[in-house]
Amino acid sequence: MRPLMRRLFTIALVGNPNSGKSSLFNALTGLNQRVGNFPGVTVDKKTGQTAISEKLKANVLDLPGTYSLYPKSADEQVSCEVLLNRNASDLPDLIVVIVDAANLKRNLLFCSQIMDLKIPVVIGLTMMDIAREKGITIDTTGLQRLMGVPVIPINPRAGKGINQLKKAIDEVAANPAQPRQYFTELPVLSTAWLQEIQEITEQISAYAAFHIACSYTSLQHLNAAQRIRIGALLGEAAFHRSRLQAEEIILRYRRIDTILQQCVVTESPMKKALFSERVDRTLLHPLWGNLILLVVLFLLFQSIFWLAQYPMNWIETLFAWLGEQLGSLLPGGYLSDFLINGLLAGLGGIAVFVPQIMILFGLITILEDSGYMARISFLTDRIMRSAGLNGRSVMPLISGMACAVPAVMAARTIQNRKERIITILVTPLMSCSARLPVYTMLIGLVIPDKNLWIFNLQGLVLMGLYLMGFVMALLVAKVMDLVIKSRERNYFLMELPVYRAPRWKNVGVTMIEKGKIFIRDVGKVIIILSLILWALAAFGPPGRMKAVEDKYAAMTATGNTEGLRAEDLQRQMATEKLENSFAGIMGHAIEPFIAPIGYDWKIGIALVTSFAAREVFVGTMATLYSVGDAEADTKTLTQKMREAKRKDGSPVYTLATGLSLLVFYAFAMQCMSTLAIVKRETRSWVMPAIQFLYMGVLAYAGAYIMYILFR
Ligand SMILES: Nc1nc2c(ncn2[C@@H]2O[C@H](COP(=O)(O)OP(=O)(O)OP(=O)(O)O)[C@@H](O)[C@H]2O)c(=O)[nH]1
Ligand SMILES: [Mg+2]
Repeated sequence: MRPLMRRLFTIALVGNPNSGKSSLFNALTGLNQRVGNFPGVTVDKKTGQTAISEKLKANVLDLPGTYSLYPKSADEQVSCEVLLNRNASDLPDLIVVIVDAANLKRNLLFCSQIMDLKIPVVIGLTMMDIAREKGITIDTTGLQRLMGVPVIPINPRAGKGINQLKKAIDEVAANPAQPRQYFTELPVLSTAWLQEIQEITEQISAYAAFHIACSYTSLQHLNAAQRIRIGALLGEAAFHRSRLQAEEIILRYRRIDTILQQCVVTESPMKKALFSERVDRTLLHPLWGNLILLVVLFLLFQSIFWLAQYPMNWIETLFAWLGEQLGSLLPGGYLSDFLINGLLAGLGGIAVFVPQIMILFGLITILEDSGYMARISFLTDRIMRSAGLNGRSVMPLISGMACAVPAVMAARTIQNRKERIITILVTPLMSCSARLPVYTMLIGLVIPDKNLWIFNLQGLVLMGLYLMGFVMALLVAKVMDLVIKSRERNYFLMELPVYRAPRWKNVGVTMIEKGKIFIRDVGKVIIILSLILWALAAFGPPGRMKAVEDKYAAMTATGNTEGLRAEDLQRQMATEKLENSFAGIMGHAIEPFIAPIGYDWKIGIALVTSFAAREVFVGTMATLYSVGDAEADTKTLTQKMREAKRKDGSPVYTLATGLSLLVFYAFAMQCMSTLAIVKRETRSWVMPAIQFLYMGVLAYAGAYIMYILFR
């Protein structure tokens, strides 16, 4: 039964992966759904609104790409569910099938299946420019006549043909009569048992019922009673799924072949080597290809440092200046201490890293948009295979360099369940953008800014950390591969997209978007945390704080200052007060646990706060090193940390402590959002728990080894 409250007219965008659905979605709705040049960018459905005509407003559904209506992976499942669930609130009234003109035959196969669901269809023909380049000429009017539905050439990337498409949608919506016959008449469609399945699942098409029969065990929307009945019917009918499916594909291709013969002309395919094919001869070459890959990755990390250097300096200077101004404007006291040393210090500590985050995302977007990302999958398939994964796992791993949350979702495109779980479990070992601020700060603190031949040492260490994460991900995957048993076969099949120039607007929008999200999300946490931290660090058990104050008051009064100057005395008192504050007491409580890996109590507190999110480490440090510091405003955080001393007078941030911390942050699972998404994607608490534990053990052990080695 359709819901009684009639909702907006719903249009679903359906088609093969990487055919331009999300580009069209963005063009129609003005939204900014992620677009990338490789199959499997969209892994979940997304809704937006558009005005088709003056009268017709519509909901538009962007769906994950699918090769056929037989779902093989979790992302395809999402699309099939939308198309086969008659009771869903987002059941489409009309489907725009996006057909990639450069791969017409395969795309039309899927299109013909969709048409047989008997939901009105309009075909949007994309990639006509690429087809032309390949020497393919398509008679679109002929195609429209032979397919029996409107065929509209569009280029959503360039925003062309959108109005014509809207006009066609409007006409079909006004007159939704669909051809009575099926595109392909399958004998099975007239059987009595299939008709019964059609009835109990309320389908308007027997062909849709056939799909339910094929996939009923995995379709989420069916209830238990329906499943049992379907199972019984299929048993009686001696239903032979793969034979019927094979028969279907042969019949469909037979009809599509005759259609293509009539309306497509292809120049001799040997004559024209596509630009992409020529480039791939080098970029996928076993030797050159891998070397170029290394250079590309290397440049990526070096440029994060090179390019971000200048804006980072400006931001740092700006916040130091702001602190100074506020310091001279505000009267002393708790409020101004909180504003300057709590809030401003926390925000400034983190704002510095916005340029790096933006550059990282910008560069990754360029890799994705150009089509090179898909080549990375191809090139690394061998290594991945040795770890028990396959080339498909690379995409989540590489996206993991930006953020583990979308990366874990990207694992939906992996068909093999065991490989998908392993990929999800190891993805957070990839160094994400939240680690970048921590890495940069610590590297700046303990690694000298020197050049090794032509390489910058700090850039090299940064790249080393990313590599370490990747290698560890492979090692853990290998171990899990040996532990988890599975009989599913493992193969890697991926279409390589053609190379395209990155859309610079997309790159720019992504950078600004990610910068904003970073400031907003981290900003919120920092404001709250810095308030709490400042209070914990500024106050303590009254007795103990008073004792410290009295001690120093007495020293000043008696003139017995152990030869210290007044300001040194002041600083010493501030330190002692901090140690006796609530934060100090808490930090000291965890100290026994973290002392073996080289951390003092301030780092301990930062470790605790970074369980909210890793980048909070920096903000916490900034607050802890500023509280009670009279001259906070004039020094940068790095300077203050460099001067930090242990009880015995040795510096806190030695090479050993720095490296130990770097390794800890590289391996530890300090991200609530990732744990939440892993729970959602694996539908169990077991996986996030395993992940949290094994990563914790790795982090502590790794940090310990580093500290011992370099002490
Ligand atoms: N040359 C050309 N490129 C296009 C056209 N339409 C889209 N593109 C590009 O094709 C790539 C894929 O576009 P998307 O919109 O992400 O494709 P999708 O169908 O949503 O892909 P999935 O989400 O992976 O299923 C992007 O690089 C687009 O810029 C077109 O008509 N011509
Ligand atoms: Mg998409």
